[in-house]
Parts: sequence; C-alpha cells; structure tokens
Amino acid sequence: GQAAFRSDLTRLLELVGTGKESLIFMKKRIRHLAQQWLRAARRLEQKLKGRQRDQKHILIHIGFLTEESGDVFSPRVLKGGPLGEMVQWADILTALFLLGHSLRVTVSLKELQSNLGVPPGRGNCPLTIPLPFDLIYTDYHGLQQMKQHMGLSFKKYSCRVRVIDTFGTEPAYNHEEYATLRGYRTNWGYWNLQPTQFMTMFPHTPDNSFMGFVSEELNRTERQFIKSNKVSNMAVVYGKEASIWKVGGKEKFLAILNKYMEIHGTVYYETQRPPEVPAFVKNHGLLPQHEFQQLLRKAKLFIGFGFPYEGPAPLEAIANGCVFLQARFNPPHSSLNHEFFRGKPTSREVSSQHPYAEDFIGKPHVWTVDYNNSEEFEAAIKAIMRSQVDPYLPYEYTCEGMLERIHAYIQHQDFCGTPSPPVAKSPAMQSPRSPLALAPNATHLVWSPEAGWGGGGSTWPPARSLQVWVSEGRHTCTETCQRRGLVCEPTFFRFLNKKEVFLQLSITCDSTEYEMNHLYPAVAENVHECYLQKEPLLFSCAGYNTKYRRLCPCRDYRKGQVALCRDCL
Ligand code: U2F
Repeated sequence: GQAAFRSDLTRLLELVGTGKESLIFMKKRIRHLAQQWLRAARRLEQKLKGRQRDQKHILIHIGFLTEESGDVFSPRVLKGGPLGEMVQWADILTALFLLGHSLRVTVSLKELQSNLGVPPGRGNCPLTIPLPFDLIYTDYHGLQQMKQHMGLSFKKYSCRVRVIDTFGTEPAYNHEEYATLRGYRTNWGYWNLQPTQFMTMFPHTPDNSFMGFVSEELNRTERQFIKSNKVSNMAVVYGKEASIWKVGGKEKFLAILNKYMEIHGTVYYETQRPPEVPAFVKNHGLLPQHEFQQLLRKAKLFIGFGFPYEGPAPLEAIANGCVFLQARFNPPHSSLNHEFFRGKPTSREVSSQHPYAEDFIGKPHVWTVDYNNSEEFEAAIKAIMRSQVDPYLPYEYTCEGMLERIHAYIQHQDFCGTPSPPVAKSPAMQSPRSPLALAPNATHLVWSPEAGWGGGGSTWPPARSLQVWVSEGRHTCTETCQRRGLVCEPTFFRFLNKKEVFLQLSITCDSTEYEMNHLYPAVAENVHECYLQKEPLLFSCAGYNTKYRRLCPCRDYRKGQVALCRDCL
C-alpha cells in the first residue's frame, strides 16, 4: 500500500519497548523532540505533494543492544558511556515511522528469530525462508547474528540490509578476497555488500550512504533569547568520562583557558570529584540530555580535548550558539596509527577531533588549532570571546533534512532489483556509448544529453549530474571532487570505467589492463599505462597512490544536504 505520513508518535514509543537504560534514553529523546519532528514531517509532506511512496515493511534490529553481543552500552548510559549510537537509532526509528512505514523493532536474538520466522533453538536454519521484510536496518553485531541464524536466506536477502556503521566501511575492506590479499584488516568482517548499504553517522566517505541524526532546532525567539543571554566567559568541556582529561599537555592549555574563562564540565562521577578533573572546574556531573542542551545555551565555548571522536555533541553545541574549539591532529589519526581506530574498516585520516565540524562548518563556529602552540591557543580563546556567533545547524542535521534524505534512499536505492550493467571483461568488448562529452578545457568531462546512454534514465542519482575529474597523485577521489565544490559519487564509476574515457580526456594509453584495485580506473602517467576496474564492488572514492592519477566521478549537491544531488529528490 501507500505510505502515509504519521502525525503522532505514541505507537512508536510502544514499539521501542522498555527495560534497558538505553531504551529509556531513546524514548526520552523521541518524546522530547516529538514536536519538531512532527512539524518537519508536515513540511516534507507538503514538499513532496502527494508523490507516490510505497509503504515498506521494515525490521529494525539493534544488534549492539542485544545481550547476545554483550550489550556493553546499556549499563553505561547513566555513567558517561557513549550515547551517540542511541541518539542515532532513536532518530532513525522516528524518521522511518513518520515517513509512514510499517516497523518491527528487535533488541534480542529471540525477537529477531521469531520475526524472521526462524524456528527458535535452531542454530543454523538450512532452508530458505521467505523474508517478511522489504528492508532491514541493523548494525555489524546484528549482521553477524542474522548470518548465523538465517542459513541460506542470508545471502539471498542481504541486498535488503542496511548497516548502521558509525565510522564507515571503505570498499577495500568490504571485499573479502581483495582485503585478505592486500592486508586490509578489520575486526568487523568482510561482507561483500554494496558499499552504499553501509550508513554512517557523518558524511565520512561518499562510498557509504550518509545517515546522520538530528539536533535540537531553535525558533526565532529562542535564538534571540540565547544570543542575549550568552555568558561570554563560560566554557563547557566536551566529554562525559573522566578518562578524556588524561590528555597530554592539558595543564598548559587548561591554565591558559582558566585565565580567561570559567570552565564547566559534565563528567560522570559516583560519589566524589574524579581525580582527573582539576578543582577549578565546575563539574555538573552527567546531565540528562535536555539539561545538557540548557547548559550549552548559556556557554560561549565548547572545548574538545581530542576524544570522543566524531560524536553528536559538537553539533548540538554549535546549534545552541557555542563556538567549538578543537585540537588539530598532526599527523592525522587513523586505523594505521591509533588504537581507537585499529580494526575499523577504514583508512580515513582524521585530522581533528571532529573533521565534519572542521570541513563542513568551520569558522566562525569552529576553530581547529594546535593545542601545543600556546600562542595560537591563547589567540583563539581571545578571538572567540570577542566574536558574535549565531546558532547554526546544517540542514542535513535538521529533522526535515534527515526525513528528506531517508525518503530519497528508500525511494531510490535498490540493491536487489536492477543489477548494474556488467563491467566489460575484456577491453575489446563493445561498451555502450559513453554519456560523457569533453569539457572546453579537456581536463574534465561533463555529461552530455546528446550522447545518451543505454538505460541511463533509470539511474539514481541521475547521470546528468556527473562530471569527471582526474585526480592529482596525492588526492583521493573524495578530495578531488571536494576541491571543485562537488562530491564523489561512487555509483557513477561504471560510466567512466571505459577505455574511450581515457581517450576523451586526452590521456595516452600504451596499454590498458583490467585489474582488481580499489584505485582504478586510473593512469600511471609516466609510463602511459591505463587501468580499468575488474570488480565493481571495489569502485572507491577513498584511496590514493602517488603512482596513479585516478578518474573520479563527481556530482553536484544540495546546499546543506551533501547526500542528494540538485535534482535527486
Ligand atoms: C561518540 O559517542 P558519545 O556518545 O560519547 O558522543 P557525544 O558527542 O559525547 O554525545 C552523545 C550525546 O550525549 C549527550 C549529548 C549527545 O547527544 O546531548 N550528553 C548528555 O546527555 N549529557 C551530558 O552531560 C553530555 C552529553 C560517538 F557518537 C560514538 O559513535 C563513538 O563511539 C564515540 C567514541 O568516539 O564517540
């Protein structure tokens, strides 16, 4: 049937169930943000003007909250443990529900099995059972459980799965054979899914889909009120666990900060002040989420000590009119040099505590400085205290933005139905006419309507948003597109994985080879060797090697909604 926007969240709150601290936290959040969600749903409904939308049957299996995977997060909800994942799941549930889909929510193996129709107590079901869901949203823990308990059905239905994956999974780590061969190690398994089936908390890599979450929104009166009640010398420290205060060099930069500002913290403690937190810090203890927002409304500065990485709190602080000050990481942190990222399926280089804040927001809201350089640090504090900064929330983190994005994914992302055209096995094979035309300067190509492309009408995003750029040796395709105000679009790689595209770009190929390599298509310029991609699962925006210049598929995007191209809705 048709999906109808919902105008009440009572039924959702029942679906979420109860008992665990984590579920209680999520329900509180859903209740607290209900009005802003409902308003956003009404706005999107008007925007879509009665567009046909199918109602999907959706299973949401939150694996990390199951006892079977240890559920290490629930007992820490009230003790300063990570909340980002629960923030995100609460928001995903709300968005899917408001869009009018039919939902089932499971947080235990037993519930999962009964919803999948797997007989209980059956370790590994050998039969293929019909799956009563169009879509399954889960995480890496849930994926593992489904694999163990669905038998042969798992492979058959894995195209319906969406994996909520905080930090992202790059194609080189996803492809089992390639990762094993090349030593791309991960603790999370090699699943051979389409990389866009992984959905991240921030737009970390365009190889994955950006799912996100929301932050509290302010109306005009609240903005005015906040601006006139800011305490210009009040700073709040980012981090709810005492361990974040163990950062090296803290005495020096805290002493500077303390010269100018009153320092507040929301660090969890049991009975007395954690010894890591200096006496001059006013510690409120861990606050309920809405009280934490109130604190941010008064504060001028939200300061990060380097951990946690890439969480929701800085966005909330900026949305409440704070300036976010954070440390630059030089060299950047990654799975190659840092314990926290080790084993995560990405080689992404994290250049500060919060690269999204640094790159997508920036000054005047975000200052990224070298904390070891006292002059730079002190100058930043002084400048921040003098500055007038409005509350700011990127559109993609508003309720409407998140609803719009999830709507588009559900409407257009199909990993089961239409298989992408096969990659030509031999260079001699005739490929469809290229949809690309030469741009005037001949260093990049744009899509041309005259060229036309067999089956092009059904692609999403639409091929007319495609532009091809050739990377510099030091740049990934992600960066190559970013530098042109565009974003890398991995679904377009198949349009440029053709011999004739090199020709169109005036690249001389003495030889052209098909190989499995996540950097291909690419050219080794000095030796005039061209390479095409043999394995579509390895098409990747991430990755570079100074030996190659890569062919990069870029597209435009909506202001404040990087996941969607201009006519992608
Ligand atoms: C991130 O996890 P965290 O949960 O530690 O991320 P934060 O940015 O600290 O904030 C999560 C929420 O905690 C709330 C705040 C945020 O929405 O409103 N909060 C609160 O309720 N009370 C307080 O006193 C202070 C904050 C990230 F999300 C995870 O994916 C990572 O695993 C983790 C480690 O990098 O960082």
